[in-house]
Amino acid sequence: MKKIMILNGPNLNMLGTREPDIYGHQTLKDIEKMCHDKASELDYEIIFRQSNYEGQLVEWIQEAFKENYEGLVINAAAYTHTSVAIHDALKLLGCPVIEVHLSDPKTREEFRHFSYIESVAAHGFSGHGADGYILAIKKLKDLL
Ligand code: CA2
Repeated sequence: MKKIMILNGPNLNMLGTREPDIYGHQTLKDIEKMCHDKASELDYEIIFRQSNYEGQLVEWIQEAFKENYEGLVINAAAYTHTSVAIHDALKLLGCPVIEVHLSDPKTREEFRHFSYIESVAAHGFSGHGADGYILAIKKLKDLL
């Protein structure tokens, strides 16, 4: 079965607790369940993780490389706009990377307009809320 890693960056563990106007009412657990449901429809195995630590995200990306994952979906949250380390780790991967954001950072504050992920991603989905994760899984299905 094809393995896909879905990574979530800092503060996404707090989803559903505040700023629902920007990020929606769903919790990360709800999103994880949606992803598992879609993946089992498509016969994919999903590994879904969240960390508030940049180095942990880098280690998981390296794991995806070492263990030959077929695709990686990442919402790097605030690290999207700051992390050369995550950019470099993603560059290592031979498999397609899909960038996801619940909101559309490019229509928000200026400091969210640049993404270190964009140039290493095969595709991105922003502003679709939790559905962006499903669109990303479907996109991987098309690409693989
Ligand atoms: O829109 C997205 O998915 C973001 O990646 C979310 C990040 C933000 O820094 C990016 O610019 C865009 C922030 C995640 C924080 O999530 C929270 C959700 C609810 C309550 C508190 C934080």
